[in-house]
Amino acid sequence: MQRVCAVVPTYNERGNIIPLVEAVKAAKVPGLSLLFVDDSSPDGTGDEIERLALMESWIRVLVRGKKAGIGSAYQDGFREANATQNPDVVLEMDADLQHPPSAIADLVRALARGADVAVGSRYAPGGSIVGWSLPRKLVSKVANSYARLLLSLPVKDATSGFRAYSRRAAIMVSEAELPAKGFEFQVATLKLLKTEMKIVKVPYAFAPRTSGRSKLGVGDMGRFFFAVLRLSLS
Ligand SMILES: Nc1nc2c(ncn2[C@@H]2O[C@H](COP(=O)(O)OP(=O)(O)OP(=O)(O)O)[C@@H](O)[C@H]2O)c(=O)[nH]1
Ligand SMILES: [Mg+2]
Repeated sequence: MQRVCAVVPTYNERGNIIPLVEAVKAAKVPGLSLLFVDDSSPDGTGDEIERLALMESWIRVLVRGKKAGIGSAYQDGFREANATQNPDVVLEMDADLQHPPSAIADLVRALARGADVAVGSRYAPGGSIVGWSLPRKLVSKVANSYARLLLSLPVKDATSGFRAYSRRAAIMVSEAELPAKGFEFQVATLKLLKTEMKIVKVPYAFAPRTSGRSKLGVGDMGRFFFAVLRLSLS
């Protein structure tokens, strides 16, 4: 049986932890464990996870001192997973249930068929976005097209944070120098892996956030624009 470790970064997601764990249980993915990376969330998310982890040995949490970005949370989580769990597959997944745990099996299956990276895609045939306003959809489309064209990326949903990596790809990501913040981290990993690794897309339905707040701010788009430009020149 494959060992699959889902790394889930959290910042103020207390209300989402139990629903997420229940949804992951319901998905019944063989060999799956959860590794949360919590940046000492002020709302007590880390305590909530630690309480669950005492009862469920397949749940663990890595606590960091302060909010340091989702990209660096993934890199720390990947290092921890590789050092302690000997995983065959490492997943990236948000805590807010926008990435449906019922689709994890599709990502894992894509790796079993020979891919090194499976990118959950809202924009591949069969994928969708539920609950986004038109402006939010437009911003996502423009940001993705911009990054894909400048960096010659092999997928339309290059900013997607719902992914599966082979152990080899996860090690490469954890050892690289990459941007610490969300969307630029995701496009930079694809740029890093695209020549050596087989990257495939797997459609999924992006769900609305039902609890907690988005950490995305207006400044994030400007930062993303310049980060992609820098990546294209490096
Ligand atoms: N550890 C850690 N987790 C973070 C940080 N920033 C965001 N997260 C988590 O990363 C995941 C994605 O963040 P979201 O705010 O949902 O961002 P998003 O999904 O791109 O945006 P929305 O669609 O608006 O929700 C969530 O599980 C957050 O709790 C951070 O600095 N550190
Ligand atoms: Mg979200």
